[in-house]
Amino acid sequence: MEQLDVLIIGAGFAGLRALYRLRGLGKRVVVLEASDGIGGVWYHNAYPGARCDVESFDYSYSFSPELEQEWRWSERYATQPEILRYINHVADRFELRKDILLNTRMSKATYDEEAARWIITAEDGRQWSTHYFVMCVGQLSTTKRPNYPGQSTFGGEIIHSGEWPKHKVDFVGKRVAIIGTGSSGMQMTPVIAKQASHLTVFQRTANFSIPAANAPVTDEEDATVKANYRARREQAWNSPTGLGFKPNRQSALDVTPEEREKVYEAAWNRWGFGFALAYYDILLSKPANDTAAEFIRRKIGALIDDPVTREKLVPQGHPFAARRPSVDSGYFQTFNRNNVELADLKEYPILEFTPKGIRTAEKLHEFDIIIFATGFDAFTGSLLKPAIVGRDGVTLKDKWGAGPITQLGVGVAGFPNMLIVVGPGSPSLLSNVMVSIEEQIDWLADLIKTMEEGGLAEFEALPEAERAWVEHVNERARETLYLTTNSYYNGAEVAGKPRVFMPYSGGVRSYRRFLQQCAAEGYSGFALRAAPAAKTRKASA
Ligand code: N01
Repeated sequence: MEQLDVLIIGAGFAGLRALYRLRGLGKRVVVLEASDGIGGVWYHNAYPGARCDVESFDYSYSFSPELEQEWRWSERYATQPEILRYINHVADRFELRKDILLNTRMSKATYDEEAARWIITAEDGRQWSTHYFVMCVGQLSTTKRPNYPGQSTFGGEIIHSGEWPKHKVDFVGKRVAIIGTGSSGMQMTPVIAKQASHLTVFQRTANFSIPAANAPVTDEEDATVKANYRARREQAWNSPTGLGFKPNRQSALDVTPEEREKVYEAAWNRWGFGFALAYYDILLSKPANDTAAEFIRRKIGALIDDPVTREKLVPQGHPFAARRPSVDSGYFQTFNRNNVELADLKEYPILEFTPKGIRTAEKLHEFDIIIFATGFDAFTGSLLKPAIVGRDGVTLKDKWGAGPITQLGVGVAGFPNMLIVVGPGSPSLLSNVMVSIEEQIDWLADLIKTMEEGGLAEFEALPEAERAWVEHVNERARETLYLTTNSYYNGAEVAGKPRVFMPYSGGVRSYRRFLQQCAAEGYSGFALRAAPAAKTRKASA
């Protein structure tokens, strides 16, 4: 069995960054990647129209000034192929591929308490022994597929947005269905509508969306950002969500309606996802949120010609951004096309799939291609897929039966020497995830360095620290509007999933301070041990 210092699971943005950083400590590091390519979600979500909704300059690694200077983003919001090119460029430039094993899915990880090492087993039976085990499996990587009666009888092709096929999907002249109107459904709708003979979008919940205002990056913009990149990064690191601009510190309720209108108009035309920062209290106060939601509803309504379709597409019933809003490029206007139809699943639910298409309570819709843009088992799906067996044979699934419990989102009591990157209990999906990834990986690299320098065997989150952190995560969530609606932030996206608030909503800056404080206090909330606890217990028995 190969002996490693660090074994990382997943070769997406987080896994590659962890490999680069930890290899820099002189450690023997290997990455296992289940797919036949690197890039994680950016490898799999290759649907038409897929692009980032954080600006390219910010949705990129900050660890190498040379990389920052030499990479040239072509658009304000990069497309999936461009992001995948960037990821591959990084892998080549930093010679990462030699330590990545593709087509290698971890099925089991078992902690050997006596040795303070993890035994990792792949689906094909190969095994590795490693001192540290780092999960970089992503928060939106386990797809969620509905299972309608008759689904397997459908005669055309069924595709999930998050498992887009490698072959070219030709929509020309085809009758296409998209089920789901989150970011994926909203991004692909305008693109597919231009090719398909007919497109039906099945909507269960109308979602808020802000126009991307996407544009090519000019040479001048590129030069300006590159000349001031450090300042831009500092801004992102110190912002609530890791975006590269300053949030407004005013309350939406402390200004005149005219002034608010001006601010919202500017945010609508430029800020995309950052609209939620137009005033500091949009996600904290319902009356403040109402002002934003009312503005956005008005704007969306003005884009849609047909009054019945407008009524259905304008989001109602949840505060703006309490569910993840989209950043779109012509989504609502697409419903003004003659070949596009909105099917309201609240009015006419799907009864069954047939060989020809989808039968709703209203009628039979005939299709050649059906796309599930139905999202993911978020945050915990990929962490709980493999059997992770910690101390005393307890699995992570057992431990998280009532919802994820972590110390600072990175460590779990009973699972020594295991680290989680951008998992539950960290800002994760409430942040520009690139900022969160780099922050956590630098922190965990310092932890491993401390362990190695001290000749230590084991670190482990303390149960009382975990309880306090989970309580703090909940406390911060209770200050917000996130808990006022169902979403994947609180486990509502999968039937039977524990209904707890998953990410840390206190912002990336505040989160970083917790990480820094923990390290400064000698990793408070963790036990750092010279010998494995199991051995010490035995010796003193
Ligand atoms: O998934 P979602 P997504 N029958 O969960 C509907 C990131 N992302 O893939 O809301 C019918 O948001 C569901 O309806 P409802 C981003 O963080 C980023 O679109 O549950 N409908 C909803 O409309 C995003 O938030 C980019 O009522 C069903 C939709 O499917 C996250 O990924 C691009 C259904 C799922 O929406 C996930 O986005 C794309 C069913 N059985 C994604 N089940 C960037 O730009 C679910 N739905 C970076």
